[in-house]
Amino acid sequence: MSNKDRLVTLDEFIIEQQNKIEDATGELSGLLRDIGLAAKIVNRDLRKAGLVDNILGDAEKTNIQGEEVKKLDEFANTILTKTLQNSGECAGIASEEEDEIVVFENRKRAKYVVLFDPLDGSSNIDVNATVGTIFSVFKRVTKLGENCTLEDFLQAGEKQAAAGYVIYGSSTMLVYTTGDGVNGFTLEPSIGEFCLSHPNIKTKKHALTYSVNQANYHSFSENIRKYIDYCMSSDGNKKLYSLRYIGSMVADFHRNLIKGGIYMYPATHKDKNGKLRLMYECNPLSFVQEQAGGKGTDGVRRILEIIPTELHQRTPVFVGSKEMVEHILENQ
Ligand code: P6P
Repeated sequence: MSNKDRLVTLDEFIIEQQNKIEDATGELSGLLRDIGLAAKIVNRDLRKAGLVDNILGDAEKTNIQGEEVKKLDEFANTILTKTLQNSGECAGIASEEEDEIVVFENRKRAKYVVLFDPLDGSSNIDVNATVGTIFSVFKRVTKLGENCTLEDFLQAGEKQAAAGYVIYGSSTMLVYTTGDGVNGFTLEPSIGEFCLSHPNIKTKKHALTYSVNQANYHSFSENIRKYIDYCMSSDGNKKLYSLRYIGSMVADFHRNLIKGGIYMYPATHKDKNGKLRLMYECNPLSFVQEQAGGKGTDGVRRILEIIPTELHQRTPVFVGSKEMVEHILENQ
């Protein structure tokens, strides 16, 4: 097998990337490998969810967002938290499923903190639709040797050390960036390894797919309605755009990353600041999208420049192909 045909595992790739950085200490590499491990465990149990008693359905509780927590949400949250706690490289986590940050008291010297949405789109689980895990990594700003604090988490997205997602779809993929491009890895079940399948992902500047919950149309601002009208228009008898909306941001985002398109969750009457969370959904996906040549905005500002004030704050989000996002910005 020639070198170019050899399977490159996620662990090998991470080490190769680390070797390119002179003063790399291997801590971020170790953290990324641990995230990959957590993803494999979540994937294993997600894939048999329909067969395992008592793991589907609601956990009879709601999270800080006031959303029903699915049992698999809770399970994924526990797996990610425990795996990162066992990692020597993580000082603490923030999660969509945790009201406050979780400080790892035994990891005072760890350099990084991780924020995640353990299972985004989980309302799709019971109908066997695609869901995902989204993660964001920051280097701590507080003194090593002491517990991490909220200050380590509330950093602008442009400070992220790494970000990415796992998509549990027809295959399971892990896609991430550390600021040097975007690479995608597909889980090879026969060896239990994520293998490089989508090197150096770049998103087309323009495409004919838009993702939005069109049922909210009358709740959007006039400019957003105008953009959707444009997408729905046709050139003579030739329809221009296609609407693709799965109800799982990771799934819509991933399709648009690979094929081009735009994902929109604007402010609505119900969600005046948008529905999606800045810290563990919009920041990481905007970082990935920018590294793939696209853009992420709240309609006015670059998502990655927003200075966060709250862990679970929401933001309107328009993320995807560069020219499609710019069309939104030019018409605000
Ligand atoms: P709506 C899932 O709850 C989520 O956070 C995203 O994954 C998804 O794109 C969006 O919300 C769906 O929201 O209001 O259209 O059902």
